[in-house]
Amino acid sequence: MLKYMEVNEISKQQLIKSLRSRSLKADESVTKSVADIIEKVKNEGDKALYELTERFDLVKLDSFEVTESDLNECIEKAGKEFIDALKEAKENIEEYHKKQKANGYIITKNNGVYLGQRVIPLERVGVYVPGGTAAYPSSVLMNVIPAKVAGVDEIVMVTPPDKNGGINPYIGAAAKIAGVDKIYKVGGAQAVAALAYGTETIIKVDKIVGPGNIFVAEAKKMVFGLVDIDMIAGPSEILVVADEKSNPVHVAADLMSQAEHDKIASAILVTTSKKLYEKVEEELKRQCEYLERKEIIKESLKNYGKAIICESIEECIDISNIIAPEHLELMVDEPMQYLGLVRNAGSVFLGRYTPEPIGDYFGGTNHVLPTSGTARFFSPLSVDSFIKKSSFIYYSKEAVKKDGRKIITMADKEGLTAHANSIKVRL
Ligand code: HSO
Ligand code: ZN
Repeated sequence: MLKYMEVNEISKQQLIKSLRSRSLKADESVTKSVADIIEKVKNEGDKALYELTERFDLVKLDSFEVTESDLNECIEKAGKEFIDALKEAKENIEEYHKKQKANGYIITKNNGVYLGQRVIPLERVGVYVPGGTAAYPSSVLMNVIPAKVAGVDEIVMVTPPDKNGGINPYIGAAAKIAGVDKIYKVGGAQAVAALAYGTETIIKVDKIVGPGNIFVAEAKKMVFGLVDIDMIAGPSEILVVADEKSNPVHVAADLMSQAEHDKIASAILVTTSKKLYEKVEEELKRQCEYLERKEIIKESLKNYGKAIICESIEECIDISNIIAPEHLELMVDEPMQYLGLVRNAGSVFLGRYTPEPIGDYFGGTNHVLPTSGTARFFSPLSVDSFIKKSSFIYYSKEAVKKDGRKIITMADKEGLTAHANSIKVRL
């Protein structure tokens, strides 16, 4: 099921190209209709939202607001076992993200000068949560908790209504547990537009995060600049580095855990053992049959599944660094010995008992990660994603006198005499 390659025969460039060509590009008709939707919401506010919801979600709503009693119903419906798991996951995610809180700083010089940087949380954040089969309560936790930890004042969630005008109870429950302040039943590009421009009901936010379909992704790109956005998520990826001692049952299961996300997800085995690869192939075929999303898995493995045979674990990691996967599993003994060699990966799962889904749901690390090779320069979603920095500086009269000439010289060389003048009048 995986395309077999030996490391000496693969072109590294080819490898990179085949992976990075996966991301969905919106065609012109999508771009055009998203632009129209944004314009409509910007001009007509709530009226446009009601109309578009009727057109795309096939439901006529009286109000977009999800009330406290709706949420209590969600908790009720979701069931105790699920709620308890969510609560424990929340604690783990919170504990991990609290460590990310950055501090400002101040430098005090001895001549009456001080300067520094402050760290300030964003005021309002909008979290998009898709409906349908990609409605993941775990993603609610992963997007909301870092914003909460950062100290964001108000977190607004938007999610499309179902045909009866309700919301997915698991999403509602996760929103309540994560501490979302307001939830609106609106989805698609119209929800992004509402968050970016504000309407009579929905307050304008400073940043929009969360995954969505091609319309949502396109809308986020279009409003970027007016508001900030998170990265645009591409299809999921997993790369497993394994040796001859790795359990093929585990390797196959982990590869398929991400392959099931999408027909264009990518699952790659990089190993020192051809024997292991052969056993993994058998396991993929066997386990696939009892998985609900086997059609998606087969398609994704056929299109983007690969097995690459290397000479050593170090060489496996070299290959992984070229691919820069979203998730990297180091299924070896003493994995910490190798962690330092990993340069490009969104999140690293260490050892033989840390399958990727631990990170998707529960362990504490974030599951919103860079994809399509962008782990070379992007980081996981974190508290940093919800703060901004602002600098400050103070000069005493004596300090301006001391440095004034130098500043005037620099302004003169730029031909900016008004700049020079604001110093001169103080000298
Ligand atoms: N693995 C996905 C996130 C997710 N998995 C949500 C399950 N639920 C990100 O690549
Ligand atoms: Zn996943």
